[in-house]
Amino acid sequence: MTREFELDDRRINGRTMDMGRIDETATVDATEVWEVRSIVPMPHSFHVHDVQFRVLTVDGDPPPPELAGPKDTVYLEPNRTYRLLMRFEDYTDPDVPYMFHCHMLLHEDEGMMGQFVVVEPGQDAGTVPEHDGGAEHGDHSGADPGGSGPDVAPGTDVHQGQH
Ligand SMILES: [Cu+2]
Repeated sequence: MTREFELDDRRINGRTMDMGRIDETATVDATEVWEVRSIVPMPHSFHVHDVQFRVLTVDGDPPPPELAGPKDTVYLEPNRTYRLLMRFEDYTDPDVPYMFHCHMLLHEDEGMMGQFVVVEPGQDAGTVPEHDGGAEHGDHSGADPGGSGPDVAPGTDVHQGQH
């Protein structure tokens, strides 16, 4: 599977970060080649969570020695194509994504980031859980002792296992 990632000023493939959006779906144990290219004359890097990768080629040539080892981030010279070899070997979850992003702090802060999930063969990407803790806490309060919640012995921690 080959995927292309084009970076401009602050976007990857024309998009900025959306925590509710899954941009890519990788299958566990499948070999992936990510082709990454910055199309603007400014410094960017490309950082991938979950795995280390190898640089296969830079503009079709073998990488220089400093890019020959395992990486989790690669600096992108403008207008050059980096082919990155990676394999996601574990921790599948269709709903909980990993991130890829430019590793320059200003750029990632401004949304230069996307998300991918690793799934089992044949599985589709799911839905990212909402990161809104407030609603969940509201639900818990309804089950507090004295309410209509389940009957529990005094001293039982009804929240056990949920932390
Ligand atoms: Cu950048």
